[in-house]
Amino acid sequence: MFDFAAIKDSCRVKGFDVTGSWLHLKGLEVKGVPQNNMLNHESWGVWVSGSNNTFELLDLHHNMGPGLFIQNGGKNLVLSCDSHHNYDPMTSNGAGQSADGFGAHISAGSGNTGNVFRGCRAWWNTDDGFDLINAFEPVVIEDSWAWNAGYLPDTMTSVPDGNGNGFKAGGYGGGYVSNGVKHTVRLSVAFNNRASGFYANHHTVADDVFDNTGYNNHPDFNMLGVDSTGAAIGIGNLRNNLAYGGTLTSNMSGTNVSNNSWNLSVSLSDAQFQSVSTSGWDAPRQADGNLPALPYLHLAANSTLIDKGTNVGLPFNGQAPDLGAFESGSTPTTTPPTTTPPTTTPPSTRPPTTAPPTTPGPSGCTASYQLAGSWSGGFQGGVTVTNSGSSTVGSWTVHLTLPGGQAVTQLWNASYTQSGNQVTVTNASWNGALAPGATATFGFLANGDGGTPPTTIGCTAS
Ligand SMILES: [Ca+2]
Ligand SMILES: [Ca+2]
Repeated sequence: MFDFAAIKDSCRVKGFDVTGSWLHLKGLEVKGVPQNNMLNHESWGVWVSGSNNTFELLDLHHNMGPGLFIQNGGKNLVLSCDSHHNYDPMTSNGAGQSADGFGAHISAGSGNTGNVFRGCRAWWNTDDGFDLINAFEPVVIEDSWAWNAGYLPDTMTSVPDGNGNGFKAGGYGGGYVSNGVKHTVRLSVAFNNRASGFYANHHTVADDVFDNTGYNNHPDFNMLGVDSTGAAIGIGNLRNNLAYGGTLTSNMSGTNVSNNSWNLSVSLSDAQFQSVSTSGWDAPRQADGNLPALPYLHLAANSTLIDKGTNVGLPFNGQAPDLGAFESGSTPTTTPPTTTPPTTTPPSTRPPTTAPPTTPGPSGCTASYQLAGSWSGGFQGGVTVTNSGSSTVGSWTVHLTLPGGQAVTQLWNASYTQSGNQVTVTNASWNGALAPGATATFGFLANGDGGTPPTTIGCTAS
């Protein structure tokens, strides 16, 4: 734990000034970075200008400025970090105005692509949860949560100048620039933020905004952009998003939208969800560092929002993606897909008296691999299992040999064990039974270079 609160310097303070590359900072608590006068905008918990770094399981809080700020550098991965209770009362630009949870503001012409925020949480930050203003290279934010931005921490009192957005995905100060870039925000949740949940912030390029949930923000999705004449427009590519509570949307005219809750014939109510609780999201992470497995804003088993999305290249269960950040069946706390799994014929209570027992056909399965996406130091893969035999199977096992340097970090819709480069994956309780020709899928996240597929992939069934 690094507590910087006792620093009395009158300069701006960086708790960690990460100018190097290929570093891995893991498991550090960084707090109390101060500002000791009113001369500057902010200090920073972690300030980054290097590349190819990994920031993992950092707990960044009570700093007078952003918890983690990528000023420059590319291919940095911010993984499973929490940034909260940051507030900058000592500032030259308005109390609260500069304390974001996370920021990335990559310089123009730097070529520093590939910065990713994944599995991160931002709450009780006085400015924004995540802020990509003045980022001139694309940034990806995924599987992340942002809430209660724009308030004095632990109160519902607005700060004098904080902006209060959950995910601020771009913008260049309000005016038009010709070299803006497309960012991606996906699989993320924003709720109870004072201003927008997902905000384009006068961006100049349509971001990809896929599979997000906005709940009780003001509004949930605000796609305010600016065109080359400086006029306000709606901008963004929106798919499979779910807006509920608060104000749903604003500045949607001109956006590229389909399969979002507000443009489908779906009715929203609390009953669509397992729970709409907004407390407890700051629960401890799972033992592997992943976000806690909570039922909040996960779809109810009978939700009509299941399978209402469209395929955007992300893994899904059932016939189509669900609306919102949490796909049914993706974690142990969610419900299995609503599509009925193939069932084996129940045994009869007495042996058949006429037809002789059928001889089971050969059972077997095949497994095929697909790369779903990759980033610096990691990738997402998916595997489709097909019953290639002529009889129904009750369970299946896939054996993967990964190339050197790859290791699975998370896997859904099945369970797995890993020994060296050998990964053994067995079906979940609800997708083991496959009729001849039927398929099941699972997905996974892995460390390593995603450009090389598994060395071997095999499947056995019984
Ligand atoms: Ca901000
Ligand atoms: Ca689905």
